[in-house]
Amino acid sequence: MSFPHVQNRSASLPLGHCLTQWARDHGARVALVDESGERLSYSALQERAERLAGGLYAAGLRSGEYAMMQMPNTFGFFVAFFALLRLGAIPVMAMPNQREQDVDALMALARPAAYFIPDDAGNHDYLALAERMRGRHEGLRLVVVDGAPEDRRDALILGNLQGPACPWPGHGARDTALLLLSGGTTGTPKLIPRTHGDYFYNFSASAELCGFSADMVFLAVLPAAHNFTLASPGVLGTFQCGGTVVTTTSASCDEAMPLIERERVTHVALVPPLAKLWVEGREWEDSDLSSLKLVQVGGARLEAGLARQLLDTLGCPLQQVFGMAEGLLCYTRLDDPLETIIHTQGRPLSPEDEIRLVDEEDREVPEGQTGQLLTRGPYTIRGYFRAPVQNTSSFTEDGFYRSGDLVRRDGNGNLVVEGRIKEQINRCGEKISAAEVEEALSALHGVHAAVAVGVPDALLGERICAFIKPEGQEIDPVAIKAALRERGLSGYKVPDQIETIAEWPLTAARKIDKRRLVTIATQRASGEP
Ligand code: J2J
Repeated sequence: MSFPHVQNRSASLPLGHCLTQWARDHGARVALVDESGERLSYSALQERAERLAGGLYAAGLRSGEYAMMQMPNTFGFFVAFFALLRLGAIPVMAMPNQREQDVDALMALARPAAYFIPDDAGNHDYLALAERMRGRHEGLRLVVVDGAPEDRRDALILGNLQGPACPWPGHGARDTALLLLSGGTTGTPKLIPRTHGDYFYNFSASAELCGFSADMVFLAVLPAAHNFTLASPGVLGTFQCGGTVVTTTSASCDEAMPLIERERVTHVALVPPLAKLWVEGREWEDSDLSSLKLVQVGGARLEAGLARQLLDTLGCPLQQVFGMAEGLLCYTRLDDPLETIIHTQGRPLSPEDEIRLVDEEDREVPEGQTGQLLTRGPYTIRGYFRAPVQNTSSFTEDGFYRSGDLVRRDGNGNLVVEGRIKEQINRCGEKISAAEVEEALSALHGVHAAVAVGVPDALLGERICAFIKPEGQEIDPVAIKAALRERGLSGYKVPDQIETIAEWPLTAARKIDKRRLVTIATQRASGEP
């Protein structure tokens, strides 16, 4: 089967073959550097992935099986990712900061045969979680840990796993290559099946558009499991060009800036709250950032003021990226006028991307007006993974994805994200379903009903505010947060602000007025009555 959407790059490949090709093309060049300064050439990365693929095969993992990865940005992440692709197993890209409820729900959905975890990163016991998951999910046969834990229980050690070359999988362009996490708007998680063909196009066409080249150095500072860092053009786009990826588990300014200086980083992808921390941090004054050639910002709305500040402070060009793991990627172009780069989120990557901006009845809005963005195209999914019911509401009958974003198009075809209709909170670029937070709260003792809203926040972009109608007695916000954590809700989904409310404000249609709740949350936080 062919990979039809790639014209100018070298021929498209199933993802399992990419690293072998890159090692052939750029063998001795440095593929990866970590914060300690350790370096891995393309050949070395390929050898490690090949060995691990053999080890996994010997341990019984087979092509077509799912393997969940919950790994931070370490060498182990990349070795595991490429080993799975080489074997033909399908990586399920969970985030390192997800906790039991998420992991459990994702496992119930994907039914993975393997689970890759770090050796105690931070203060979370991944091994204990893996043990519990093994007890609950029959199909989970292999737990692979990156590191050398003292008590590894039944886990396999990533660095020790090896075996003879495994068979090559026979993948076509339309076969699923990996599953990405969806931000979600419902109480249950959704996974996004990306194919070999569409994902190769995603990173290689993006790399071309963004001017990636062999002499570039990309800093992977956001989680590599996210579509932005992984493939827009990100890590895979960098490898496709023979560049170097600097990988770090710390996003803090005082560690990232010296790293940029030390490794002469040329490209970095940020979410707006992180970009803000960076420009407001003082450390850049002490670091030489003159190597930077492009800063990409995406994942959440970038205020024009912050865009200008970034340009002034970092002294290098800026690119806005409006993307979604479901597919569509929009970029401002490197040669766009400054006003376009500051005020718009760019235009689609592919000439074959179709965009419709529609009203509540799915009628196209007049040119220049704001409507919900529907999209269809060569690398946008037509359905979520194993979600037939959800798919009927998330896609139109003719296959357009309902993004839930409210978007306007300027006279030059650039999109401007004005808001959203989906019930989702965008906290530091991480997407949180309001329904999921509400369900978690409602399950707690003493909570009669709960509503979660995203409230504009200087630091986070949006913070989560939960309004609770208590059952009789007063509620204690600290105890509520602790109870949510204890029940395994991922930390980034735990409300930042908790307020009690006696009666819900209602809209004219007698629905809970979430906009009014946002106003109340802001007033209460600032101490207004
Ligand atoms: C406003 N909202 C934005 C932007 C995404 C590249 C970049 C980002 C993502 C991503 C991605 C935005 N301005 N510039 O996958 O490859 C919001 C929209 C969108 C949702 C998608 C990539 N960029 N958003 O953020 O799947 O609401 O992907 O629908 O995490 O983020 O979220 P996600």
